[in-house]
Amino acid sequence: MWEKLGLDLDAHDALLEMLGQLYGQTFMSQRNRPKGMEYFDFVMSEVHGLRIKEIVDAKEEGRKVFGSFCVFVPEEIVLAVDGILVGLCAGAEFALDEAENLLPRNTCSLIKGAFGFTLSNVCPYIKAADMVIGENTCDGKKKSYEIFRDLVSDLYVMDMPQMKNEVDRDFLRHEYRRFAARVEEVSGRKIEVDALRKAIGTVNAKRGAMHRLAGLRAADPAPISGLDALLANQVYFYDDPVRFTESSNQLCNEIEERIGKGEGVFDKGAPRILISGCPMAVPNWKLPTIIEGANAVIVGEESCVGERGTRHLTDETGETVEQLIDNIVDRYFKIDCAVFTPNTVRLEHIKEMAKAYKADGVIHYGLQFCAPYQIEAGPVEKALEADNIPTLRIDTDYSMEDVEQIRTRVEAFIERLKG
Ligand code: BJ8
Repeated sequence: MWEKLGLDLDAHDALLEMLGQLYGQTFMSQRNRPKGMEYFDFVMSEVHGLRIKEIVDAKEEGRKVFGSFCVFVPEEIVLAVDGILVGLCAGAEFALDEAENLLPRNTCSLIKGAFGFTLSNVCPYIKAADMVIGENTCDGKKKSYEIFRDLVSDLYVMDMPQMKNEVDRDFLRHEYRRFAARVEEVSGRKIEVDALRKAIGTVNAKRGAMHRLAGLRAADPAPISGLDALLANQVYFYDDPVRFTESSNQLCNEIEERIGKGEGVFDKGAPRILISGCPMAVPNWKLPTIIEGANAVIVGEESCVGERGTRHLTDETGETVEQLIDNIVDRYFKIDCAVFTPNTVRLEHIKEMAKAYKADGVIHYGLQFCAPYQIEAGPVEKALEADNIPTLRIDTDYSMEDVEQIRTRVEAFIERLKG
């Protein structure tokens, strides 16, 4: 299967070995994990195995696969033509030299990661995708897609508004309609109203399960680690949506029982931290590992791999495809990504999350050279501190060189929270 997909077998083996070791050290050493996490361990162990096989089999049955890098790509539209939407590999430093041959060094790790995985032929999802979707969000992505176009077979670029005025909503509507037409063309299927409504229901159910999980993390002692909750949020982008929803709800059932018994994975009263900022794609577990290794618990992620990505549901009422697409536009238009200006809604959401999950402090996570989030970090920190929410800004990349330096800063911050 790997050969058929055109993967570099040696490089892919090296990647899997690295991933396996990192996964073992990061997740399997945690104590008292919910049993329901076994499902997510299984999916991760098969993320470059059975899940790809499933996708390849689906392609043989005529289904189309769409790959994406952003939560602005509406999964509902892809599901409405019985397509599969997958998140593409971008969470690790791989083939960095090759990526830096094409991109300036001062490009964020996420973009360099996507290039590295693609150039070294180790991402089976990119290989399996019939169409890769780019989006004109930040300047880094927008300009790099001009180069990325030559690395993949079919790159479709969705344009994006930058503000949240009525004219910008109209623009997003136009882009989603254009996207829907392209999805119809690639799949050879017309989007029917019932299929689109069902797809909206499927994605709402998936997001609803994540809302449930997020709410349960308000308990003290914390019934699930931040690392495990992040893992569920990461698996969200790879798994079959219906199976994912069932497994997440089962995990939530177990967590509810734990809360009823007062059981947790950290001691009651352990410092509670909200992470806010850039998305953490698999296998970017660096900062959460440091935080939880210092005996503080992460109680929420204000991130696209987290609550920013899953927060709102889509209205399922509507009699026509156009009406349902309008509902989708309304839902996605609320995403408070830092590429928008102004973006004050995000600050309000961080405060709401800190309150709802009883966070003692916020760690703002910025990827180096990510202008939108790094620039927004200053005003966010200032406003949170003014509201008596202690805040620490960490700017980093995917390398491991600064781990000790970050650990020292995180430990000092945790001491501040305890004080
Ligand atoms: S909706 S956060 S997933 S754009 S880290 S590539 S912003 S320079 S990932 Fe994002 Fe969509 Fe927004 Fe979410 Fe650019 Fe920053 Fe890099 Fe980033």
